[in-house]
Amino acid sequence: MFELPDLPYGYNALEPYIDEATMKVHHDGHHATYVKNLNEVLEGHEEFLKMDVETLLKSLDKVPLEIQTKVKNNAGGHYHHSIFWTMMAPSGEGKPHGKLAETINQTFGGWEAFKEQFNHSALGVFGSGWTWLVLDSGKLVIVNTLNQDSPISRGEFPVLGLDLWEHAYYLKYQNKRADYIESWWKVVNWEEAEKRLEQASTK
Ligand code: MN3
Repeated sequence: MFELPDLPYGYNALEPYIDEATMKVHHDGHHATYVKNLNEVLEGHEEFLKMDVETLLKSLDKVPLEIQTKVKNNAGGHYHHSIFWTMMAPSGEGKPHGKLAETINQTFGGWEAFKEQFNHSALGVFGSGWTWLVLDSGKLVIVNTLNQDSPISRGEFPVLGLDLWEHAYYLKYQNKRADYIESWWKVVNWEEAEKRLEQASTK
């Protein structure tokens, strides 16, 4: 069975950038529903219920066809939100440091250039989806995915991700996605992103 992880901080911890009401409905509503639906659709399929969610997302082709889309959507939703919570922190430092900063600078030609490219990608997501910084064959790349399709399923490892579904920002920012993105940078947990980059290099 899959379980809803607790938030690693209080609902109001990311104020004023991400508001308490949004965090409540996003975690207790949306994320909880992905977990519930995933467990329901996999009822009787013990081999998949026993997997960790990353392995499940890499094994979608082994899931029976009639439940594959539902598993993909809900496993993706569960995995993405689980990592998204940890990719934010109340005292975000605004900029990456250490090895991650170095790699970003080498890959994108500097922090500002990276941020600009990420923002451009995030503003270009049409409908619901995510923008990610992933490690793909040893190289950092910015990619978008639609709905809850996961970079993990195509062999990319997410280092950082931004939820661009309207449920992630509409209560506070309405249609002003650019303002949400700008606020989100203020709560990015760069320590976690750096940890993920290290993890990625060992996979
Ligand atoms: Mn969401």
